[in-house]
Amino acid sequence: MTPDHPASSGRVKKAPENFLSREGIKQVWAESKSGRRDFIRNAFAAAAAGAAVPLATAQGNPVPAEGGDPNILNLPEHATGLGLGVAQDDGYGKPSKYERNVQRRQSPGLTQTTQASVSFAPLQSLFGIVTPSGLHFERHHQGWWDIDPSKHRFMINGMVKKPMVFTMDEIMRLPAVSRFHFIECGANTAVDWGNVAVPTVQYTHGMVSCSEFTGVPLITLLELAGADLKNGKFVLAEGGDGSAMTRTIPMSLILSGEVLVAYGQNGEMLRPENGYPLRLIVPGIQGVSWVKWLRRVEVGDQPYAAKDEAIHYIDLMPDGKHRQYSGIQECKSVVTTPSGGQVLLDKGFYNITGLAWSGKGKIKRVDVSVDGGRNWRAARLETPVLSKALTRFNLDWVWDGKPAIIQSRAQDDTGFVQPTYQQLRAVRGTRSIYHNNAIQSWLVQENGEVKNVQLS
Ligand SMILES: Nc1nc2c(c(=O)[nH]1)N[C@H]1C(S)=C(S)[C@@H](COP(=O)(O)O)O[C@H]1N2
Ligand SMILES: [Mo]
Repeated sequence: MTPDHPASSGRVKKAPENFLSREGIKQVWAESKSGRRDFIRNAFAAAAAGAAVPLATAQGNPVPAEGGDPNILNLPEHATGLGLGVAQDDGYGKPSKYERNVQRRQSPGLTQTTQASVSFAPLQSLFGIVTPSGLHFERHHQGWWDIDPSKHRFMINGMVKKPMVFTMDEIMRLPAVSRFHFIECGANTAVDWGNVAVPTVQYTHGMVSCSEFTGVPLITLLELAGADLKNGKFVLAEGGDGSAMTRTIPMSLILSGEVLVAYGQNGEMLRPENGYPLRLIVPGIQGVSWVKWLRRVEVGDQPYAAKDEAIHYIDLMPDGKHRQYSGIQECKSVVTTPSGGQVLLDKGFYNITGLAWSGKGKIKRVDVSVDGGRNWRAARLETPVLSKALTRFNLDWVWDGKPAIIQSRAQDDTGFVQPTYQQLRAVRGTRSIYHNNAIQSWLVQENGEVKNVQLS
């Protein structure tokens, strides 16, 4: 960091729903130059109207005290009047009304074909590593349900001494663990395979989220049922919805103790759309294996070849064949600010920030380039750096006002380095859908607008 840069001009408080409305940008741009009076208010109004919100808000270009910024000189009502009583409307707190813009959203490109079955997390608006439960991405193959936990049952059968059926109460009496893990849909960043530059990081990478999950290791439950852990090499996990989303989970993962039968998410019960009251947590493995509304696991001695592992969520290779089912989400990262659809109003200091993750373990380092990959600088990894969880990285940057291409490249503790699009396509071809972990490029244009681009 240059010690003498003007106090941060680039902090982004507001991250937008980012469809560029030129009118909105022009308006906030003009106002930022002509005086800052209603600048923030108008920026927010522009955001509500669907325009991009500029990166430099009130923190930009501080007005000298004598200049008389009314927002600091006048005592507003909230400093003199009586505030509200405890938030008692429905007994559950909500974000500020000024944060309404921060929403999970459906991709306009996908909605028509998938019947609103995917919503994307607003990564551009999040801090740290935890995804607030109300902003967790959603993927439903057959819609979601709010299941009565008193009626929900969980069965273990197959190669077990004693098939068992558990109530939620019984599961919640068992020894519990809480762990932070990311979940990423295998189809995250899928559209970018075809070089379709979807506009924002919400839509390029928003099918990843990270929570603290609480539950019982599946191995504990299998042992209670007397599962044959020697010959039982796989389990089949089955959900309680109508999607027939059964998945094969290798016993080796379960023996490690990492696979959880979870009821908790970020300190409270799972949200209905995320599988309430019970879901499977399979750290490092693509989202489709994290069976929601979990109702049964069956122990078997071979893979089940269920429909969603035989025809979906597997990789089409350049020779036209499908690669055998592979579930690990490999090392990946993305810069979330500055990112597509955001606008840098001025040159000067910016905090480049983003997320990195690996289904194989911990993130070891993240390098960031602002010149399209010619030069790289090591970003700061913020603590905690946890295995199979999102890791936050930050890097100081002073923008000189010239076009810049911002990228991040993560490396995990197995030594695996996130590939470029060229490297990925050399192995996987151009017609793939799933498991795109290529380096993302954001082009900062001279006028400050940030765009999704792919470098050839
Ligand atoms: N029962 C059931 N489990 C399911 C699904 C589903 O449709 N039904 N979708 C899967 C897919 S493809 C993904 S990516 C994750 C999404 O989890 P989330 O909605 O909590 O983000 O759940 C998985 N588990
Ligand atoms: Mo998925």
